[in-house]
Amino acid sequence: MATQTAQPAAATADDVPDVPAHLTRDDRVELLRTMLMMRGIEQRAMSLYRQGKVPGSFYDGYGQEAVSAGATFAMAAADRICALHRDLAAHIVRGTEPERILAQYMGRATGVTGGRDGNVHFGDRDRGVVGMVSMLPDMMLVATGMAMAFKLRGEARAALTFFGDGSTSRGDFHEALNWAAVQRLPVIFVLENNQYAYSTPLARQFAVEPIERARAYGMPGVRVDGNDAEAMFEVTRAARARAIDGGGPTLIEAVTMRMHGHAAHDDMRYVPPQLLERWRERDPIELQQRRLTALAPPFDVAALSDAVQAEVDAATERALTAPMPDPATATDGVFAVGEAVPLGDGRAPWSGFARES
Ligand SMILES: Cc1ncc(C[n+]2csc(CCOP(=O)(O)OP(=O)(O)O)c2C)c(N)n1
Ligand SMILES: [Mg+2]
Repeated sequence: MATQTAQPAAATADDVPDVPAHLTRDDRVELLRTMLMMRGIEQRAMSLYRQGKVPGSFYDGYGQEAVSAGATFAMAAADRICALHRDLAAHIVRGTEPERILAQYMGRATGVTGGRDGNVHFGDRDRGVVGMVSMLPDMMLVATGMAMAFKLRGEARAALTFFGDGSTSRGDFHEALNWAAVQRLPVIFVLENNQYAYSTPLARQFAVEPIERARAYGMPGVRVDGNDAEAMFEVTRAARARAIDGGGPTLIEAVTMRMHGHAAHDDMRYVPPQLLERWRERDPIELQQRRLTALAPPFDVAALSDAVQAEVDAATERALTAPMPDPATATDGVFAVGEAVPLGDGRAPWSGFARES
C-alpha cells in the first residue's frame, strides 16, 4: 500500500495548475459558484450573528471552501456525505437552498431542522447529507457503518466523511480506519488539515505526518492541496472509483488553513500573522477565478460573483421574514410514532414505542 504524496498543486499565487482531466468548463464554473455561495452565505451569517440574529455561536469555513466543494462534486447522488462545521459547500453542491441554510442559522421554522438545532449541526436526508454528530469524529463511524450497509446490500454506492486534524487524536478515528480497511469498505475519509484544532497547532496533535496513518491501517493515503477545488475533485473521484470497484477506503489529507477563529467568538490571537498572510495568497476562490479568467474565451468571474451575491441578498430577506417555529411542534420528528406499550409486560421501557414502519 503506497502512500502517495500529491504536492500542493498551486504553490504560489502565480502558479496555476494544468487543466484537470475530468471537468468540463461548466463544471469548473460550478465549482467556483459553489465556493462563492459558501463564502457569501457564511459572511452574511457572520454579520447576522453580530446583529444578534444568529443564536449560540457561529462556525465557518472561510478559506477552506475548496475542500467540501471539490470532494462533494466528485460524489454521485446515491452516495452519502457526512459534512462537518467547515463543510457548507457539501450542502450547496447537494442543492440545499441558501434561504433554508440562512433560516437554519437563525433558528427559523423554514430552516433545515425547522428550528430544532441552530448553527451547523444539520443534515438534509433527502439530499444524502447526514446530520452532524457533534462529538468528533463520530461521523467517521457513521460513514463507515453506511459503507458497510452498502457493501452488504451489494449496492454500488460510497460514503464520504470530512473531519479535522484535531479529531484524529480521538479513538474513533483509529477504529473507523481500521474497520474500513479490514472490511474493504467503500468509504472516503477526508482529513481537513487546517493547521489548528481550536488553539492547538499540529505539532501538539501528532508526532507523525497524519497521512502516514493510512499506511499503518492498510489503505492508500493521498495528500492534496485543499485550497484547489479541482485537485480535490480529482483525488476524490479516483478514491470513489476505487471504492465502488471493491478496492476499499482511501484517506485523503486536504492541506488547508483555518483563516478565521475557531468560531465567531475567537480572535485567534494564537495564530502567527505571517502564517495567515502566506495562506491569504493562496485563497481557493481567487485561484479558481484566475483559472476561469485564463480560459478561451475567458469566463466573466465578476458577473458570477454579482449574481451569487444577489442570490444571497434575496435569500437573506426571505429568511429574515420567516416565522419562528411553533413550540407545539418541538418534538415532531424527534421520537418514533407508535403505540405506547405498558410497562410490566416483560419488555424494556425503551421499547415502549413501536416504529411505524
Ligand atoms: C470529542 C469532542 N471534543 C471536543 C469537541 C469541541 N470541538 C468542536 S470543534 C473542535 C476543534 C476540532 O478541531 P479539528 O478536528 O482540527 O477541526 P477544525 O475545527 O479545525 O475544523 C472542538 C475541540 C467536540 N465537538 N467533540
Ligand atoms: Mg483543524
